[in-house]
Amino acid sequence: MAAEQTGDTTGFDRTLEEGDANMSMSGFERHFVALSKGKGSGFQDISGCSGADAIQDGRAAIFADLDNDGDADIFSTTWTQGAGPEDLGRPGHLVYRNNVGAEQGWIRVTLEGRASGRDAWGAEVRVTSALGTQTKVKMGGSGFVSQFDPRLLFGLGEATSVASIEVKWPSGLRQTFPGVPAGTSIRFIEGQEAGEVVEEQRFVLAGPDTHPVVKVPGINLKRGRKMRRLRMGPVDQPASAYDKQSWVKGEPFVVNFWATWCASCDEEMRDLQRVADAHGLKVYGVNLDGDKGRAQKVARFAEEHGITYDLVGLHPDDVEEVFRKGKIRIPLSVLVGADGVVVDIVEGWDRTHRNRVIALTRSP
Ligand SMILES: [Ca+2]
Ligand SMILES: [Ca+2]
Repeated sequence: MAAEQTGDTTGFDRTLEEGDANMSMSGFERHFVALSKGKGSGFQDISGCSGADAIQDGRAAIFADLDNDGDADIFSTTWTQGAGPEDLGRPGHLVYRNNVGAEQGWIRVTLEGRASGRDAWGAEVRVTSALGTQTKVKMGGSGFVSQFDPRLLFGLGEATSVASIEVKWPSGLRQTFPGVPAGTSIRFIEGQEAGEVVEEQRFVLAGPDTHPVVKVPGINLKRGRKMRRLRMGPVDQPASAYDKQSWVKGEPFVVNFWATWCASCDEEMRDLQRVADAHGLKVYGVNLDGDKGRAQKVARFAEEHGITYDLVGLHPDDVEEVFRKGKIRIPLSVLVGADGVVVDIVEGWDRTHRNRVIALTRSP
């Protein structure tokens, strides 16, 4: 799948640094989908509304009618799904179900060579209908170690039939077959006079599973589960007075666990502040300093680093709600979707993590 560089509205520098976790070898290009506007009329960028504009590092895209319903679906392989640190280097596979234009006509042509070799790679098929003549060449595919659907699918729009189908076999043989109604899948065998209709079973592709439940080592929160409520309160009040708090409803948010003694928390918090400012993201900064002198330390830290989002304290008994055996591992950010479900748990911080937070602000 071709890709294009996106404009980053936050003004962040996306240069990769050596050792960047979850890195992109293509500079965080989003997958690009172009819609043909018809012969000679160019293409339109439909990446965003197609839903196929993933930010993962694409390696191959395969076009195939996976559910046999007469439209091309897309399968793509990526370097990583980027869901968490444990996903580093783990290949991610994405299936894009095509739900557009289900009422439009199509025909499918399967070829079986004889003199040309059974697969008939390189055969040319011309389908003539009210739309004009469409030509497709049977190819093994393109993209890294991948292969397309070997069956040739022709979209017919509102046409209800095709007038004729011509096959030019690699052996040089040319055959012209009579038309068929839209919705027909037909197989031609080289040299045989008539094609045979193929009965195809339709499949239902499983719905998107956007929140697989995933454990993160050392952390008592899980991706795919509701973000649990915690006893929190103002940093200038004793933690013993804190009560369970509700999170913001109907919008995504980030819960960042930090402490004034955490050396790398400041960079993360400045980044979160920028995303909060640029995208209106709700951020909770949950402070893990002890009661003693906390209000002054937090106020000083916030002023020094320009943090204006909510900074709150956590009841010590709730530390174990987040960290296994109460063992604090920070920086830690929990990215929560508008439905209150944890979509990502980010440990440590580097530049690529910002993209995951920015992606959260764009999630439905
Ligand atoms: Ca399909
Ligand atoms: Ca479909």
